[in-house]
Amino acid sequence: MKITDAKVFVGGPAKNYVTLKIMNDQGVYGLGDATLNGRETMTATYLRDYLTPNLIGKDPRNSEDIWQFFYRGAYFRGGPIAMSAFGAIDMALWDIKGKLAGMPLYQLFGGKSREGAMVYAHATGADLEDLMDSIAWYVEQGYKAVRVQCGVPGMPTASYGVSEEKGANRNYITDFSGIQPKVEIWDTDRYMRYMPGALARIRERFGPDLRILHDVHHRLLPREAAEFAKEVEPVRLYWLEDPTPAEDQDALKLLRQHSTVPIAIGEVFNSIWDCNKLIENELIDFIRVAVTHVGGITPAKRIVDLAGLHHVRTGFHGAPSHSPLSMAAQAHLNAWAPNFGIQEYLVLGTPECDALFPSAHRLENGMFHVSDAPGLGVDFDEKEVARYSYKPGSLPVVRLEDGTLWNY
Ligand code: KDG
Ligand code: MG
Repeated sequence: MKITDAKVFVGGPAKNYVTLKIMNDQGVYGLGDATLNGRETMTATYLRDYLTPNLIGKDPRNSEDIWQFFYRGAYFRGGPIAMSAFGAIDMALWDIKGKLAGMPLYQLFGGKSREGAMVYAHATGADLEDLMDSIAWYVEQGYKAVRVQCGVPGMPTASYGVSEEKGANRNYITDFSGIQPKVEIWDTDRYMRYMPGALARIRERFGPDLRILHDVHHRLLPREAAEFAKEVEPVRLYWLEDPTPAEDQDALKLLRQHSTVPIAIGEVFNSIWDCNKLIENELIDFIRVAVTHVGGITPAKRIVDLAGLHHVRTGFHGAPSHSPLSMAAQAHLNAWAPNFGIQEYLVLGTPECDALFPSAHRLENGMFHVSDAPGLGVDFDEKEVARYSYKPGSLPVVRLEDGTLWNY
């Protein structure tokens, strides 16, 4: 069996999804997602210019060897662009494998460990009152878990993940009005003084059962993060996400000595080497890698297994930039993983997105139910994608009030 062709598409409804389609000589095709928010043309170019020409003629069933060929063969290893491009190839090869076997991917991993996978949504508000409305909306829809972010009084601009406009509570983050980023101003002191009380009020209003998550988005230094984590302990968060800059695997040691708040980190990681110490030293409770950005299903599964040895559960990244293909890859891992925790979920469900990526996966009462279709269980409509073109967009950058550049 041989790979005969591979095509790369860029576009989608209000997103720049990068979709890879790999064809073989048996008429079976596989699909993969290489979307890297804000750098979409880079993964597409890497795939088109360097990787897909090397796929032609290879046996698509040898997904492990193909992964090693690209990873080791690049010599200069790692990085989000390369790993996301490898991620799309690996996902597409697993899709082919599942289709050849006539089985949904979770069966190839070891079958189902649960019927549905709990997801969390993003509730957000310009202020706390606005946020409370947003949380109430998700609770009414049946969500059992929500990530909560709101504006901080006195902060010169919106804080992370929050719109400045009241009521605009479900759409933010990437600005597609151009390639130059918006600048947001951050004030750690105001955040540290305000947010613990706001989280306590959310817990008081929504009661003990709602799983409440909060994302610090790497903005605190290790000592500040330890103080913050200690202070929010009575709220009983499901997790505190990215309290410190993620490139320092030692940064969480101090926090761990001072607080038992569950910690989640990993959405910016590109390989097992970014999180092995965090996992082995049991400095985290949830690993948040994205299957795409970490190089695909093959390496993601190794991370899940390492995490399982150290009581670390999964909480795969599922920001709106991930296409339904990588969300499906994660859904199959979620159905199987003995150490599944929760899934971030924001992407599926719009009619335009469903038309581009038809699938029978479904969300019901805050639980994701994976379909039994062979492979990833998601198709791709090439006529639909022709309606969209690449839109230059950017995530904001963050500065302190004196102009110092900070972590987004
Ligand atoms: O592309 C960047 C976003 O994915 C990121 O800001 C979202 O922190 C995020 C999250 O938890 O989804
Ligand atoms: Mg995050």
